[in-house]
Amino acid sequence: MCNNLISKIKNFIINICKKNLVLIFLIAGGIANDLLLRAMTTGFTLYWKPIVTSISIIILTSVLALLLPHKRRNTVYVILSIFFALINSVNLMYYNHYSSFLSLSLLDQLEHFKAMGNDVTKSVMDARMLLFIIPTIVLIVAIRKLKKNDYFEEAKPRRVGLEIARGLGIGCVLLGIVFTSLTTTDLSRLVKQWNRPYLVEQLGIYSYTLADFIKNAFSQKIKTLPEEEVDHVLNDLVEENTKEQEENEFKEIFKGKDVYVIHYESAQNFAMDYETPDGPVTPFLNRLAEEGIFFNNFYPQHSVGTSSDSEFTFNTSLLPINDGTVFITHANREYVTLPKMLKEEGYRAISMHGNNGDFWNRNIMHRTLGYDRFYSEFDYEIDEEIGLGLSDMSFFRQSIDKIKELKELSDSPLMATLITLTHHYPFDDVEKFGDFDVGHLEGTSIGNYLKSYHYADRALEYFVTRMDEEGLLDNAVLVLYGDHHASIPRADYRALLNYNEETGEYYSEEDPEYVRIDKVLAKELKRTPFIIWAKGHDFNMEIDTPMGMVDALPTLSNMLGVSNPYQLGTDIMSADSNTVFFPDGDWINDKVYYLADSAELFSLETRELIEDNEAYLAINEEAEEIILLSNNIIQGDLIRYYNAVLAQNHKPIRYDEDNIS
Ligand code: GP9
Ligand code: MN
Repeated sequence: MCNNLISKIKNFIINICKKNLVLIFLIAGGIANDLLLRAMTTGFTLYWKPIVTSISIIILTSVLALLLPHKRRNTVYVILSIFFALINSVNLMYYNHYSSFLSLSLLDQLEHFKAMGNDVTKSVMDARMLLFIIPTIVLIVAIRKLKKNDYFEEAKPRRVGLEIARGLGIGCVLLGIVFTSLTTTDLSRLVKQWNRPYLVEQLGIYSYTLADFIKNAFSQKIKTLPEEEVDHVLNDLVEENTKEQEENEFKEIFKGKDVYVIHYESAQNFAMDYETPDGPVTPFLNRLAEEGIFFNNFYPQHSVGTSSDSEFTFNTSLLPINDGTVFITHANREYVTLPKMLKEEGYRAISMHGNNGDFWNRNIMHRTLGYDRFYSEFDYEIDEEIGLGLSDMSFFRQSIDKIKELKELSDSPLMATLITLTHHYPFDDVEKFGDFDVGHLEGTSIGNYLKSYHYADRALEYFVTRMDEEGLLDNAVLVLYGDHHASIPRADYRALLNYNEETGEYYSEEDPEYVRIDKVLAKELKRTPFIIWAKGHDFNMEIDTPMGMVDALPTLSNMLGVSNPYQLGTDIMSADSNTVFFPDGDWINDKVYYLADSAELFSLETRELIEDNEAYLAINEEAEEIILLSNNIIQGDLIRYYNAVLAQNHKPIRYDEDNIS
């Protein structure tokens, strides 16, 4: 009886396959491409779920083609095959640059990709993309062969309605099988979609693309949350932030002083310790770090908006959204920011950058952040170009003139943010960086990174020295943060860390001196400098508490005597320990590092995987809560809403839209 049923099912499947050979080729090719993409990005895995979801999605997307006669149906299958190949290729390109997968909400961002010119475009082009077209070629050849063998004559569908119903049924059943096997965490990740590599790894590229499409098609412009929930959430946050702040010796030490913020492009910590035959890479930066307060365990918390995300988080102490770029998609929301808070204290606030002002939508967003004026490309004479545009040296020289002029015009204190540009990927304009011997790294991409960094260091020295000569640092504080890492490949780090000076050769993996770039080290290498320095203050302090970009504002604002009720970070000068949460769900503290992609927890001491990570589940929940809270504040424009509620209750916390000049 049972055997009878099994053989009936077998016959049924064989029969359907025989009748739909072209579709089988389409499905097999789609699965092969999905496997290939995952092998080239998140790593090769043979999970059943992505395979089954791919089968069902390909069946469901192609089911209506059954209405057509064979010839036209085959054309539709070929078009679909090309479409699947394109999905895989575009995602491979995107992953090469952002280590994540493309979302519809990020399409605007591709404009910026283009604006970075040919070098970046070239770097994401990957010859392996050509592999994705193989299934289409196989499909076309198969159709031809089948045609020759009169397959299409024999396999004429007789009952189209039944065939479609059967296709829909099989597709839905397969999808249902996968869905019922998902854990609640999987389901919540599928809805929130901020851990995109996890979704692709677990469910394949097609289901991710479909889920992303559905999310974006139905997402509202401004998300509305139940009022009570909003009040509750914001009450807690504001209460926490406004309750008696822990007093520390740094409170108001810079009150009323000019603030110069250097957004230091692609500066990473590891290079500060690196010695070349020509000496340290960043001697001047090292001097600032030594004399000032150097936060040596600092992580930017950017998402795909890189520079712009860091500008956002530095100024607001909110995390950037993780399914878009806040500078582009949420420039019309209300934020409490450093420039706005300082302006309430009588400051003027400006920002300066030598590139096109539309890049990252800065023209609009710097206004939203509260800067009175954003000086961009058009305000500078492009008299020397390196890499992406105006050289840092010229940018600093011209910016100092502008700052000087402003200071002469008015007595009010000034906040100026200067965003550097030269030390930006691909770091290959080497002949313009000046002579700097990087020894065995000569001619490598990491060698170029060091040369470029050395140039940026000389430009920084020029800025600080000239500002000092002009007397502009006598009553000022200088704040510098590295905006994000520079996507340096592991092989480059290996070359940097495994060179034996004595033998002139690289250590082999068996050598006790060999440094393995494990997942923990790979994360730590992405740290960037955060320095607070003021002329005449010999702080000579190095702070090693883990901190993220969200903690920069609370730490600095306490020193400036202002505070942001909506901040998510902590004043690190008052914290003994801290956990840094990243927009993709990763987090790190002084003991462990959690990787959300693979749900792995590593000990920082032993660098080993911690098998039993139950004890850390609470921190995972905290990570989810903070990410969600930050996203909700931004997407739901909750600061505007809550300020209105407080104003009604006669408790205004208001930071008016500025008077832009
Ligand atoms: C361009 C610059 C680069 O103006 O700030 O942005 P990034 O690529 O580093 O995000
Ligand atoms: Mn940047």
